[in-house]
Amino acid sequence: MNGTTTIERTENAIETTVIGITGMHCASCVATVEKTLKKVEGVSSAVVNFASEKAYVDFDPEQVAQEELREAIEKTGYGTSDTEAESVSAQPEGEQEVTLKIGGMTCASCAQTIEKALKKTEGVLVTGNS
Ligand SMILES: [Cu+2]
Repeated sequence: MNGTTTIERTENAIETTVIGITGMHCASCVATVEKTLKKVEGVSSAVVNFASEKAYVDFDPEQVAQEELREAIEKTGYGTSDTEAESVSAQPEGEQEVTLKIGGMTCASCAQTIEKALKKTEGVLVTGNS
C-alpha cells in the first residue's frame, strides 16, 4: 500500500515529524491514534506504524505545535516517547514481522486504555501479563 497523495495547496508550510507511541496493542490502537492525530487542527496527514511504534505526522507548524500533537495522543490514553532523529525512510517496507491478523478486532488492552483515559483514573495499571 503506497498512498501518496499530492496536495498542492499546502506544500509550502507542511512539516513532517515522527513521534514515538507507547501502549499500542493492536490494529484498533493504531486506528485510534491516527484518528486522534488527524482531528488535530493543522494536521494534514497521520500514519501510525504499529511495528516501530511511531507516528508520522504531516502538520502545519504555524497552526499546531509538536507538543500539542503529543498532548492529543496522551489524552487518548497512549504514551509518547522521544524518537531519535533517524531517517523517516530508514525502514524498508515489508521487512517487519508484525502480527496483525486481528483485523478490526478490538483488544482488551485497547478498550482498557481508552476507558482509563476517559475516566482519568490514576493508580490503576493495566494487568497485561498473566
Ligand atoms: Cu488495541
